[in-house]
Amino acid sequence: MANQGTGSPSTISVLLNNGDATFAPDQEYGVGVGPEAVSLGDLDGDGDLDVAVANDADNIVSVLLNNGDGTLAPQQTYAVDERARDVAIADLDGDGDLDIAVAGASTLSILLNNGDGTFPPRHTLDAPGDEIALADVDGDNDMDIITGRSGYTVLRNNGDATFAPADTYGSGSAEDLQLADLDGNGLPDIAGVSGTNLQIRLNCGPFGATIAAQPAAVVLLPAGGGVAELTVRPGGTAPYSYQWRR
Ligand SMILES: [Ca+2]
Ligand SMILES: [Ca+2]
Ligand SMILES: [Ca+2]
Ligand SMILES: [Ca+2]
Repeated sequence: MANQGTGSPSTISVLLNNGDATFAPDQEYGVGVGPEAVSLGDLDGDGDLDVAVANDADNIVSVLLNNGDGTLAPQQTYAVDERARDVAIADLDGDGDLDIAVAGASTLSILLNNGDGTFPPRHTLDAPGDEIALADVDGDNDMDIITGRSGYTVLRNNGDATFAPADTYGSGSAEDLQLADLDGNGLPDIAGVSGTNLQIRLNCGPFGATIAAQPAAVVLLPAGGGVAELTVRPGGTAPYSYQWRR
């Protein structure tokens, strides 16, 4: 929990569960100035959840590694864009460790994990945002970035934490952002708040049909012939078309 405010030092609070849905008194940890959002993930790969914090007022993200018992080590800080508003954690470059993406006032910052919960200087993308969430929106098995500010901006991952040109949907304010498959088609949809309205944007597969798994080589028939049966299950938006080649 981020203890918002622009005083220095600012803190986050951790309330450990007693195991019966009651919570021990909060433990406070120093972070940057004006913490706005926290995200959890095992950043150093030791099996426990660590904490990343977006600090709005001093342009840093704080990383607090878990000591293994729910207490946190002192923060390590990394420079990000001015006015860090939100933070999300996922493996963006596909190397198996969790990376950090931070929504900022003028650019989006990406910190790629060295593998041990430390991070080299950020990469930036021209995609300002107040909200950020990560999910595989196009079904190609890498994590894409969705930001919210004036509408929702989708940045599709090329697989190596570089991104295709942004697609933006809508232009209204986007004050919160959650991704989940609301219509059961296997693709994450967007739920957000704009003013007093709840906004839902269903992901109808605008990126075309996808093949989720494609074996490199398959022997369908033994020598001498016979009959083989193939089944296609397309994603994307109907109507579908396909071709067989031999
Ligand atoms: Ca950890
Ligand atoms: Ca990674
Ligand atoms: Ca993807
Ligand atoms: Ca969906």
